[in-house]
Amino acid sequence: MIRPTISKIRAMEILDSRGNPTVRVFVELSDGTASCASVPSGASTGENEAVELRDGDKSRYAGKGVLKALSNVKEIIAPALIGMDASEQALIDRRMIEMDGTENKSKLGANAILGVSMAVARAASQSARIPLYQYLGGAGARRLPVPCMNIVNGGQHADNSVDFQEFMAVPIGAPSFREGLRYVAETFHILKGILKDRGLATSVGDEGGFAPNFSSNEDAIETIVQAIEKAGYKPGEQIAIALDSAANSFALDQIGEYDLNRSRVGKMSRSDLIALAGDWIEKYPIILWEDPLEERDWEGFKQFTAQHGRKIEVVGDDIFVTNTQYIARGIEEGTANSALIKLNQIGTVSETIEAVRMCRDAGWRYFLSHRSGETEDSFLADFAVAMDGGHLKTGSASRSERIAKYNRLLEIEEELGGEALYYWR
Ligand code: 2PG
Ligand code: MG
Repeated sequence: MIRPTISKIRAMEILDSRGNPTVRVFVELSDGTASCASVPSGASTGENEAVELRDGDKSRYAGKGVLKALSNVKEIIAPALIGMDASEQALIDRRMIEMDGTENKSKLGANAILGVSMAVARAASQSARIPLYQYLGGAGARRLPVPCMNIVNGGQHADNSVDFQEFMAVPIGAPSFREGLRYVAETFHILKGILKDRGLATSVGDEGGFAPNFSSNEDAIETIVQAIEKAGYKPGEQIAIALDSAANSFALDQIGEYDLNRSRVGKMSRSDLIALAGDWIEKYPIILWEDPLEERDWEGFKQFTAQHGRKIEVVGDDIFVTNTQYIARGIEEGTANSALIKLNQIGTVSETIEAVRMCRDAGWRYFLSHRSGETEDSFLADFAVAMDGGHLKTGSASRSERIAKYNRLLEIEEELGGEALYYWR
């Protein structure tokens, strides 16, 4: 069989869920297959993430245009990839990395590179008539991720009194993805009613979770536990809680010092935060905690993991940025026991798979994730099943850019039928 080659690549500027420009790439193959993919964009980004190339031209989208990235796709990437075997994902990604030549993809832009990388993967899967989750994950890919649904938004994803960025409801005790999604979507609606009764705002933040002015960070957790119970579920047994502090956003210049100013708690040291987490882990059904400390606080992360890592999943996001260089150091030093995995933090499909493999080999968990700026592209849903990670976060039960991923996972589960697997551990 002659394998199809890449015959055409083009890119366009589209808008993400925050109304900011992002990149969509279209790929055509020699057998007529046509496909496309769109790149997401974060707000609470890690210092060492691959670079999202923005024009900086203040006369368009306040400098956030992506025309340079489009031109890099057209002038540099496309001419080099045309004629390549579309199924050679690793080779194609490697070629783009080499053409870029920088540590952080700042020359061509991770947005340009990732758009091509994802669109090529999807085109190749379509051409082979294999669903994307099996094309990337192999014929055995059949485990649906537990949806960690971000039902309260704070930090940089909302304008409210909550310092921690994400409060997620996690349906660990559901029998299937479909049922799990129902558990947490129902909890989301019940939570809305509770907030209304308390006279709190029910408008949503960037990832579709409610973003009211709670009286404290802890009030957010207590209210979620109430909502779980009122929805008829057992906290800790059927639905647990996961948090993302995104602690970069309240870190002071001095490493190890923090300032929880949104909730007016004020200054806290790393040991205060570790102790507070200990209290909460005792009191509430918390099973996962992401970025409890900021990206420079490797020492704090290590202490946090030493104290709480046996009880909960400790996830590094901004500290590892889906980069094997930092994940390897984390494994070596016992910095965490899990890494957040975001395609656009590293910038190619193959390198993202590499990061997952490194976690798996070390006995770490890995947590698949969307970005706060998303599009209707559901690539992540297939990717999560392909990576067999067992859990993902892709926002709340509102906002179509989040729901698109949940709906695609429902489709995958239905397609797999009796073969589908779903479990927390
Ligand atoms: C995070 C992400 C996704 P952002 O911190 O984990 O929820 O947020 O995309 O803004 O970096
Ligand atoms: Mg995070």
